[in-house]
Amino acid sequence: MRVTLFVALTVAACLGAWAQPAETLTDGSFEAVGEDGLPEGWRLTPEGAASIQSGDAPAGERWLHMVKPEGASHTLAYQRVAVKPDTGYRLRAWLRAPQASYYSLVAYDARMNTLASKPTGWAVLEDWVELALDFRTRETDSVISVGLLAYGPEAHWDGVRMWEDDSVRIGDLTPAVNERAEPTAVERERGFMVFGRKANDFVGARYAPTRWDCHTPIRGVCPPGEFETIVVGIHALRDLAGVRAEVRMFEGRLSGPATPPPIDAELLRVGYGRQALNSQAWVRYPLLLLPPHGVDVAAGDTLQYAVRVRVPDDYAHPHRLLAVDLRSEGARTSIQVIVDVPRVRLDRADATFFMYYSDSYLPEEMATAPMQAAYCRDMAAHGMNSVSLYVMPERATDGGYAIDLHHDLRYPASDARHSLGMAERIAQMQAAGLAGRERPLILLSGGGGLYDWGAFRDPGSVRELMRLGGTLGWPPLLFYMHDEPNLPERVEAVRRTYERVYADIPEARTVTAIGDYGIEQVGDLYDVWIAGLSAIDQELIERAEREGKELWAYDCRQRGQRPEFDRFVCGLWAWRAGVSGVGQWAYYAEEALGRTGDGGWEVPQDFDGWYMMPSEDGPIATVGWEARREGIEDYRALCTLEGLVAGRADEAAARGRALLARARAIAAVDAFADGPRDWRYVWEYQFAPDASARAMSDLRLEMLDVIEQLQGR
Ligand SMILES: [Ca+2]
Ligand SMILES: [Ca+2]
Repeated sequence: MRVTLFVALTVAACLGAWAQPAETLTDGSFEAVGEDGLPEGWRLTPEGAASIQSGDAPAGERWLHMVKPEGASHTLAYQRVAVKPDTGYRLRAWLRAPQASYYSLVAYDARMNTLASKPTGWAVLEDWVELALDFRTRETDSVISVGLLAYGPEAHWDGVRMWEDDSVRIGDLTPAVNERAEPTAVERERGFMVFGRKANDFVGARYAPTRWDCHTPIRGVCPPGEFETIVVGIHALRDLAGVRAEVRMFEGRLSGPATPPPIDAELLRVGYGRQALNSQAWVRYPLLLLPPHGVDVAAGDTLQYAVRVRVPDDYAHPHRLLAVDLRSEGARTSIQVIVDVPRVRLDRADATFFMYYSDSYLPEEMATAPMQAAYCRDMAAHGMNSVSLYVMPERATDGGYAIDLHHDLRYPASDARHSLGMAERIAQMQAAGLAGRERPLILLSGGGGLYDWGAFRDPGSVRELMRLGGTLGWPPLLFYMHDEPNLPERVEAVRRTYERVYADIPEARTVTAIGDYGIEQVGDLYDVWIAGLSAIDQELIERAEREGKELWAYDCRQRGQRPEFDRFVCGLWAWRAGVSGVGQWAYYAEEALGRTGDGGWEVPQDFDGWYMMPSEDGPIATVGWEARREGIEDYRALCTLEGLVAGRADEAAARGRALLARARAIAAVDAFADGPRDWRYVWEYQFAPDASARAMSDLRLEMLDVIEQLQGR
């Protein structure tokens, strides 16, 4: 320590003494230009990549314009600065990045290794955004470099500031929520408090229950034929080892003469994911519903279980009681869970709900035929009524093309997926209830290049598939014709493929993910437009209607980590916007999740696996995946209620109309239109301020009540 301090003081002396907090950096605002025409105090790599620009600066008058030269991988502006060892610092910089890429605010150590960084993720920043990096130096650090790193073709930087603040903490910064209620003697004795939440209303890892939480009965609502996920929380008052839980039928009753028949109930443990705040600090958040293996819980932490129930179709009793048995070391307790079963029938969804799913992302051993059949069942059990079908059935022959229904020609014969052709895959989907006759199936064929999906080589192939589909009872096929025609060369490819393959087959319906530019250029060549959520507003809805196109919506940025997003987009918003389809990228698109030696599952850091984790025990849901089903149930309740109130003037119908008006007020058609195109969208973006899990559950509860009345059962 003594040595380190000595070095630190020496370096500081060389640099001209410790700077005052606000002036740690030399010209962080880029106001001064040296004789070389470059900003003073800054080093640049590669050389000559920068200039100083004037006007529209977030700090002062000028800003730094970094332009990546031909052949360079990145640009970096950096400045050396003396620091104290083992001390907290706050670093800020404004960034504007007109083109999508990765950007990062970095603190490098003396050897230019990364000490701490705040990456933006893949981002386009059309307006200035302030990046913040709060970090701590190590015992060995006396000089660091503040770095502005960009992989994109250009980056605009300004207002770089750094100051010492030893209150900066790193590591697990999960916030504690609530002043914890005073535990009772019983709770103190067993070491934990127990509380319940609304369906899918998961809380943070350090949520402390209030007395109200602990006293409110743990209750869920689930009509016959539906699912519900009821949250049971355990707040540890001391370190707990090996907490285990089981769910069972509780043979009691709230009312009625007979004990009701059992329902399906499954207990899952909520695994926390880690959201990196920067490279030194993170927060935990509820992410995966894991098998309930025993787990240790630190004092002050909250462990959550999800009781996933399904009520049989013909269930005629108004309730079912369950018990969750909890064990921790010597302590045991049993918690009662009430499942209310309103006697309502919700209409089937009249829009297409689907996940983008390609087995090419799965490790081969997780893509066997039985596993893929299980994924189809899992999608159907989460409310989906369709799925994307990525497969290549078009085989080149001597002088032409032929359809091969029994092989996926994307894979070599040595890969097990090669022998799962279109026929087998659609049969799996049909068996799971994912591919009915009324909802279309999106066919993404081919894969000659990244954006070549749907580029059949021959019109005969399309005709043959449509003929076979009719014979085999397939759903109507939607032919995906190239991906995202948002650049001139892709637009040209669409036009060529259309002329070659589809122009003379008007009955073949075509689809792609498309934006304003694509619609302008080739929108008329498609039957279904799948627009990104942020592109959808009243104008686009009206345009689609005017031009006789079906409008679907999709998102590709959420990853199952924000259940309120998933529920809202599939529920209130889909109903309000009146879109004919809602898709999400992706069911699975990354390898992740490792198994620990004791047979338990651990959530990986910085999870990137999207909505489902494959495992030997079957698909593992994210909380967002669970919430999509609830959103679709909201959607179905809204449509059911809308149908029931039509043409009725009684008091129940008036109540129903008031609920529909409430739903409309929560969900604006353009709720996503001002969404940022960067990391804030994933974590911080408030798409609809009133669409909390609680608000959506309360609304649904009231809707079910009115539906029950109107259906008169
Ligand atoms: Ca400036
Ligand atoms: Ca439900």
